[in-house]
Formats: sequence, C-alpha cells, structure tokens
Amino acid sequence: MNPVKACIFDLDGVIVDTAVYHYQAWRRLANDLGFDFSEQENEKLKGVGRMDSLNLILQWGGKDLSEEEKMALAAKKNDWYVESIQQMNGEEILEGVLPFLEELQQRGIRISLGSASKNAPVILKRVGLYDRFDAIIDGNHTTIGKPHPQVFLKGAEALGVEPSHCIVFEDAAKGIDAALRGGMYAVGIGNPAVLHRAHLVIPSFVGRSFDHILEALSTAKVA
Ligand code: B16
Ligand code: MG
Repeated sequence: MNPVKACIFDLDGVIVDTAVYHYQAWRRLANDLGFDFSEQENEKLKGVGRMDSLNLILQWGGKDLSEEEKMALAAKKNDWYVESIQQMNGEEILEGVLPFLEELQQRGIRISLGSASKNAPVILKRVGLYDRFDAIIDGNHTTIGKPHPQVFLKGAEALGVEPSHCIVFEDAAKGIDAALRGGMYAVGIGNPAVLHRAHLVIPSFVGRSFDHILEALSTAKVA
C-alpha cells in the first residue's frame, strides 16, 4: 500500500446528514408542482449536484420545463434548503467524525473536503468544523459531478498530495467510483451492498482509528 498523506471527505452522509434537509426542500418543490417522490427515489439524489438533481426530479414528475424555469426552481429550493441549515450545530456532526479528524490532525495527515454541495462552507461553519480542513473543494469549484473524479483530484492538488496517497471517504456509489477513477483509496460509509466497489466499507467512524483503516486497506491497490 502507498503511504497515505491525505484524507478527503465527502460532506453529506459522511460528516453530517444533510440529505434530510435536501429531501424536505425538494419535496416541497415537487408538491408545489403537483407531484411527490419517495424516500427511495431520494436515495438516487445523494451526491448528485443541484441541477442534475432537479432534472431527475422533474423527470419523475413528468415535467418538461425551460432552462429559465429550472433555474428559478433550483434557486427556490436552495432558499428553502439554506433556511433549514441555519439551525444546524455541532450536534449534527455524525458520531465518530470529530475524534477521527482530531487523530488525523495529530498525525499530520492533510484533510480536504470533496463535496458536490455549493453550501458546504456554510454547513461546515454552522457545525464548527470549517477550520479543521486544510482545503475545501465543493460545488463552487467543480464543473463536472461525481462519478467524474474532478472534485477529489482538485482536493489532492490543493493539498499538494499525489492522488495515490489519498483516501476518499464517501457515502454514495457515484462518489466511490469518482475516487477509484481518480486513482485514490476509496472507503465507503454506509451500506456494503450499495458501496461494493469501495476498497473498504464501514458503517460509520464510530470506534475506527486511522490505523484500523490503514490495516484494512493494506492489500488494496489503486489504479
Ligand atoms: P447543493 P455531497 C451533495 O452533497 C448532496 O448529497 C446532494 O443531495 C446535493 O444535491 C448536492 O450536494 C448539491 O448540494 O444544492 O447544496 O449545492 O454528498 O456531495 O457532500
Ligand atoms: Mg454524500
């Protein structure tokens, strides 16, 4: 295994669970347009950027709208979403994340965010984690979504670390594919059935030390 010098974290589903706020806001928008969509369908939006998410939802509702109308709808959803995340605080950091970040810091491992969300800086500030990241790469810095590796490659570049010396932590299959395509170690957080292409899948960071992760990845190979 290559020496690991950096860890890159997805935001939603890895550091915090903002999926619930996204779902509420998208559902409100769909309901206004006269349809609804299930929690199962919502799963397909995880890690998917704002406009791509809107296009999927409109497809489920059988709506064909102009670009202008879509821009207005995406802005409306985002206003509702931003309003709901204002109440977030440190209690919403997923269990085990803070000790893991602290351990990385102590060991001199560089830390980046690699998220599709354009609201990532606000969320990190709300939960008090903003200053723990050496680089923050989010939807404001990318032109192409996961499974393209752009967001993670930019994270590695910002940290000055080779992709093959990075571990990516992701909760979405598309994010795992992005990490693998970027030539990085990929650790899935969540369901092994969904994240089976990852080098390793763990349910959460609870009870996981950096050494645990390194040991579990010891035979993994990056492209
Ligand atoms: P925004 P991640 C993703 O975050 C969410 O999982 C996805 O549901 C959302 O549409 C996307 O960010 C864009 O978010 O509308 O705030 O720019 O998992 O990549 O951290
Ligand atoms: Mg995610």
